[in-house]
Amino acid sequence: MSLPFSVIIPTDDRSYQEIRTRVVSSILAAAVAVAISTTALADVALEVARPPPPAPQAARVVKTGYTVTEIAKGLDHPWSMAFLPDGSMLVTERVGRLRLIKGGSLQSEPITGVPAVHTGGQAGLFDIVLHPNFAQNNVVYLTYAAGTNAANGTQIARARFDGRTLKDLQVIFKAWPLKDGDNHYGGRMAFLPDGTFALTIGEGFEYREKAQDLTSDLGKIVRLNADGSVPQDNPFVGQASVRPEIYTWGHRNPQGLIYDAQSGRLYETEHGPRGGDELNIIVAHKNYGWPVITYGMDYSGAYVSPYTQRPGLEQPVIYWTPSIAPSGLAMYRGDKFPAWKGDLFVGALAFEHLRRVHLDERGNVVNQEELLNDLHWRIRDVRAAPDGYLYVCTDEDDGRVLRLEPANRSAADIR
Ligand SMILES: [Ca+2]
Repeated sequence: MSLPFSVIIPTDDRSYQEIRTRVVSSILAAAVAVAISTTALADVALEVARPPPPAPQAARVVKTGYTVTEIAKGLDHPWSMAFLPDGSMLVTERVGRLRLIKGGSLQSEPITGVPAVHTGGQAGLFDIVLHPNFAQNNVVYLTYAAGTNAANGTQIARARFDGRTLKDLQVIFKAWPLKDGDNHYGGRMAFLPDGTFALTIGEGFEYREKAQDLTSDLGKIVRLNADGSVPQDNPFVGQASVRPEIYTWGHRNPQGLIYDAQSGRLYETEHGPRGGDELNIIVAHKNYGWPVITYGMDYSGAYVSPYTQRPGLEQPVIYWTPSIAPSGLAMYRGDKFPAWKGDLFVGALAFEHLRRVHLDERGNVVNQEELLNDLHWRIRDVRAAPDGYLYVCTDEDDGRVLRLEPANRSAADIR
């Protein structure tokens, strides 16, 4: 039902580009999706549902209490960071390069052996994640877009990193089916305590109904073993016609994912359309609603769905309207910022800041703060590093890696 005209709309990454869009099919799609989800939910036990989140609150802007140190610049749209046991760090660039920052300086030569990636628009090289036993096995995981403009999708490869190059590269997962266009890949992954990992997969922008279709990986979070095989205790294993890797469904474009060992929670952020960006707590076999329910509107101003809640569909913990465009998510458990312990940090692309979501001990949102908003850089990723500091990378042509340190730190804390 594509309309015979093009409009300029902001994509999830809030870069303006020309994309064909569908306007009138939204409510029809939602109705179809309700029918699909009702079928899929038939065997879900009744549980106490999360209540609807409060209306979005203005965040307090905080400019004191921390200082910012530039670790590297000259990166081409850095997307993700991983911290190695020797204190160095790996950084992905969306264009398809993997870079090493060692001894505090960005090494001029990219790491070799990276898989070929599909680039353009939002496509490219995304996440880098270390195997939990990296210190012993040197295994890293990369997520990326692969294929052609007409047929592409989110993939995962793993390899051994020997300090200079990737070896024994193995593609271990390909999202199915392939899609066209270069939007909404998801692409964040996080290891869980049982040695499996979760991967977010976007719905491809033009395929929103697929988020409710359990025969498709689009708009899902999948759970896999470390070798890419499907864990036998995944929620849909053994059900005919359902992709067994699916862990949760009804997602739009999830680009933030972090497992917090202390609370045992898997947190996720995803881009809404115009408004309705979400923070969710991910639980197996649950339907997070897109596009049946949403707090956002379509870019055209039309309804995506008339519903913000439906029985059996999960509510977000909080949502952001207008959209901050969340990408990158960290749980801070370090000791350099005692006041920030147990809080979530969200990289905001569109709003060009680092968002602190202050949680109480039970995990309830107390309030929110904006950090780094005087820099006017799109924050693509945020990580709580083993050294206790927070690191962010900026989604720019001349992208930076920055370290946040307490403003009142003692000399003994400075390395
Ligand atoms: Ca949702």
